[in-house]
Amino acid sequence: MDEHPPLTIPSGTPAEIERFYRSLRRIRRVEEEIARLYPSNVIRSPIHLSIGQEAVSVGVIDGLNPDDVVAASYRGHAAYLAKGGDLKAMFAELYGRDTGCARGRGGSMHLIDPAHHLLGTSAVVGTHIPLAAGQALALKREGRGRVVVVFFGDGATEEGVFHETLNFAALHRLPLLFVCENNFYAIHSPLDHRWATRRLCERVATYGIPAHQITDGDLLRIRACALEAVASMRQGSGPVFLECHTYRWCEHVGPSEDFEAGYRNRTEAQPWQETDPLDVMGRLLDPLTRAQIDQEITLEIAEAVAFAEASSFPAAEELLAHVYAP
Ligand SMILES: Cc1ncc(C[n+]2csc(CCOP(=O)(O)OP(=O)(O)O)c2C)c(N)n1
Ligand SMILES: [Mg+2]
Repeated sequence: MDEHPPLTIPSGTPAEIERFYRSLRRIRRVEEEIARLYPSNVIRSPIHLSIGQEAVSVGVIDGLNPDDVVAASYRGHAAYLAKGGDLKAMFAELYGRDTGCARGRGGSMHLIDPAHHLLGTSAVVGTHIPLAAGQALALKREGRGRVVVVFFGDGATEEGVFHETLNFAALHRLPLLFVCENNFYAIHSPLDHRWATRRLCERVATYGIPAHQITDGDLLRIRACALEAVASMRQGSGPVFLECHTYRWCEHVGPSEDFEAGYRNRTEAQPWQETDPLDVMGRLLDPLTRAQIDQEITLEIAEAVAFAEASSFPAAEELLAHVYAP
């Protein structure tokens, strides 16, 4: 893995710092609650936590309008929540309940919220990338300057469909922001076992797409870069690519750590944990404000879990609904 660059001091306004802290903290606490509940088996779906990676979703999505569209992968809790996805419907989905955002049929890997312009997330690596391009084509034809952001991992860039979509998006100048969350691993396989060179941005640039790399996980830098990209896409510039280095703190799938699994070690995580944007933002807030935000989030999560627990499972006779055409 690359050396983690030195910490940069964020320079957001007080209102921005508070907004970012709230969003980062909310996502972190939601996922910590999912991890806490998981061993009790109330959540049966596989879970891919974004703990450590939240700043990418929060930074990019902060630069969007509410009616812009977001597409994400199975590691999609952060994007779903940052875009305004309904928390009660998310917990109910994880619990497999009929009130879930996919009526309890999809679980963690299939979050969706059309009201907040979140395309459904997908468990099959890379498959949401061309769907995002289709959406971007529709928005371009609509002509109202709306844009699409698609989040995916470093592993997804090895899929053929990623390259097909880059080409198509560049050719048709689609308003599509590609955001690669490069956490250096696809499950347990490190980048150096998978890529002959790390020059991902150069590879993308050959399609005719401006490509930028952010290596330090700085939320404000990510946001500034996304804002600029989105502004140019609204003017018809065509797609932009953003590679954000980041680090996954938990195991690939599941609620625990895996630093003893043999494919990575805790030393490599340390610089990322020491510069955790959540802590950085939290330290910039006054303790009273922080405590109030924390309390509001705790209450909101408790209400969402209670909502999920009080909801019914889908009726047995609906088992095949939405599977076969009537
Ligand atoms: C087409 C396809 N191939 C393989 C898998 C198994 N698989 C699930 S996640 C994953 C790793 C993807 O890594 P990356 O894109 O870097 O995302 P990350 O999990 O690191 O966020 C793989 C290979 C899959 N779900 N779909
Ligand atoms: Mg990865």
